[in-house]
Amino acid sequence: MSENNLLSPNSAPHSDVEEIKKRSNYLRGSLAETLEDVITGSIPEDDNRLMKFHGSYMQDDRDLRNERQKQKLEPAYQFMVRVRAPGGVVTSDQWLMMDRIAQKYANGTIRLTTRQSFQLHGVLKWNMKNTIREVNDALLSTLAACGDVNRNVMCNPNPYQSAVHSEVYEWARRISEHLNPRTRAYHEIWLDGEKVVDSRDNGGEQEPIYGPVYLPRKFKIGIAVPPSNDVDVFSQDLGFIAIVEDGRLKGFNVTVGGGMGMTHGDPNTYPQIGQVIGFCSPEQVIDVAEKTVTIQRDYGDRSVRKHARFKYTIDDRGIDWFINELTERLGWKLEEARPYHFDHNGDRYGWVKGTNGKWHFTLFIQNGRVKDDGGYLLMTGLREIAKVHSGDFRLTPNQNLIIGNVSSQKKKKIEELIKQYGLTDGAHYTALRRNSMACVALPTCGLAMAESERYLPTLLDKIEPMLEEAGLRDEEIVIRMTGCPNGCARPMLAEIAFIGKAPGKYNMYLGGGFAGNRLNKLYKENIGEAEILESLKPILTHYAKERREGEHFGDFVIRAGYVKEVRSGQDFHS
Ligand code: SRM
Ligand code: SF4
Repeated sequence: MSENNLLSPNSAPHSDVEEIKKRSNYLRGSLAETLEDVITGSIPEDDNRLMKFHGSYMQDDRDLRNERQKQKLEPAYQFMVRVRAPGGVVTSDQWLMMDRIAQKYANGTIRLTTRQSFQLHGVLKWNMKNTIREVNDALLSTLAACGDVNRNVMCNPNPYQSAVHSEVYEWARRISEHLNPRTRAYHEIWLDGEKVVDSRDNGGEQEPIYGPVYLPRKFKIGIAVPPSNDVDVFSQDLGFIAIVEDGRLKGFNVTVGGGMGMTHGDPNTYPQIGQVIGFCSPEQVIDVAEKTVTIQRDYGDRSVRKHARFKYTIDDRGIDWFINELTERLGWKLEEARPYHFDHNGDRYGWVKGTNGKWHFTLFIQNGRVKDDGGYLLMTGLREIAKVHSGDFRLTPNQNLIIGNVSSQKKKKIEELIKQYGLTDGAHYTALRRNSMACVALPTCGLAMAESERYLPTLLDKIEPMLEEAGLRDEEIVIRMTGCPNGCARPMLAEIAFIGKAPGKYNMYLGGGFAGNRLNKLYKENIGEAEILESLKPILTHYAKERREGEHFGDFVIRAGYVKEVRSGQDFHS
């Protein structure tokens, strides 16, 4: 970044997207008219940019691309719809509504995402309005699920400490609500101006936090409750680490500047790990979130989108600059960070009893895809459970699902349904599979360079015999895959990761921290399945033989010299 850019915020010419936002009249553009156009299933690029703020992306089915091209047909345009639920908490009725909408308008499946949201795929343009309207009828929203705003606020689903969960969840909900865009465009376009249940309507067109051009780029917030770092707090633009003493929430350590996305071959882009900068009380958390967002609004790079994430604002200007700016805007200083300890970032499965006496069942859902698949009636089973369940459902940051707050009386019935539909807590799988995540990728993601969700299970089938042989069946190792280096399954924090380069080819990374506290490092580039298996086998065998007591795989590969330790994202490529 030039010195000139560093001195004054946003002095370079702005990118096209900034112009689109500026012209959009608070996210309206010509979306309303575009949706009425029945000649094509697509929408123009400008409106597509704005559509993201409304929670949707235009896609096309990439499996059908070539065939349709041959037949001189336009691509099979369709929309992905993302539904936000702060902390991933929804009621049974909301679950049933999402199920119904998925059957009626989407491809009959529900995708649980790595940020505790729902995604529907395959919605046609003509069905978009009904889809979004019905999502709102369920008192859920798609607004700000995507776009240059604060996204779904993540929060540890914590089935163990019920009181702490409800407090932390309440803060996640309040941060989310506070940072929601206030534009009426969403209501006008999708809900015909009807007022839905929300407190965003301020009667005007002001965006007091964002202003008329919103943020330079997406912004992400997550709250972790140690010892679990399931939200991967260090990957968040802004993270909060709950400090719980004597079972009570005392406040939060604040982390800033994390992020995953990068571009292959471009060392100016890199994943970064957030830094802990201090501590605030629960009542101060919204102020910290708001002021941090406004700093990024004012200083984030609006000319180069690849360089527009908050991590680059901080790395370019320095952490001390940020802390001073934050202190000035807050009018008070963060306290010194309090001690905390994370020991894992994966989910813990099966039944547990919370401190409120209610039961919670964490279900393993391979890569977050809820569907009926051959004999495995996951979607039907969950529907039947939702019909009788009076507690909640919690989407986990690892794409799994908790059937939460089950009373002792209802537990038996739910257990019967779990058994009847063969729903699984993953106990019969290897610990590696239970700690696996893959992003969506093909056929819907337009940015995918390789398969991910559809391929990782098959790759695991081939790695698992090697684990059995090495005696590592129950060894927890975090493995993640993405179809490109955008990092949607946070692969740069995994102990083993595969990031798509081309069809069937992946870069292989090793050495992430088991608790999501260290980035991994490139081990092999552009390799296919045979080489992946060949590379992994001797390392797993070596680990099984020579690991120290309690040593995690990610730590071992560094000690054994397979990869160098990465301390900061700025060293990721070196
Ligand atoms: Fe993501 C873009 C899916 C979490 C970094 N992400 C996309 C798009 C919308 C592709 C596009 O732009 O056309 C993908 C849609 C695929 C599809 O067909 O559904 C997509 N991202 C996802 C989800 C569904 C992956 C999943 O398997 O669960 C996750 C939805 C989260 C949510 O509910 O809000 C998802 N994306 C993430 C995460 C993880 C996280 O937030 O904890 C990251 C890395 C963290 C970060 O942001 O740094 C992530 N997605 C990206 C990026 C790279 C951003 C960057 O800084 O460079 C893109 C591309 C972009 O923004 O230009 C992207
Ligand atoms: Fe698509 Fe890449 Fe994200 Fe995977 S990581 S969903 S391929 S953008």
